[in-house]
Amino acid sequence: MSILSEAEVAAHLERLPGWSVVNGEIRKTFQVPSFPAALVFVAAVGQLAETADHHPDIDVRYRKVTLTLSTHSAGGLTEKDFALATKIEALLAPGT
Ligand code: H2B
Repeated sequence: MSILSEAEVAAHLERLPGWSVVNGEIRKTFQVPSFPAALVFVAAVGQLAETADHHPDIDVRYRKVTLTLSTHSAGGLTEKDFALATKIEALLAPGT
């Protein structure tokens, strides 16, 4: 999988509110209603990650879950990162 250009990354980010590039990875912090809700969210992200065979770094702090994605094997950002971020967003916007 090839690394995306800056323009390609910018185009993807326009469709992913709250995600930004940090140190060459994409990151978003989600706030959910409770700590149990954070764990449920992480479990759902984990299922998507296993299905995609693509795994975010996950940081849980009480009601906040920070997800960080890059493609380690490619050494940067690829379509895989944005495909997973898009699926994660869909978890929180059912019916869209
Ligand atoms: N996740 C991420 N974020 N980057 C990778 O390069 C990656 C991964 N590689 N999950 C996968 C697993 C690889 O180790 C397996 C063998 O496909």
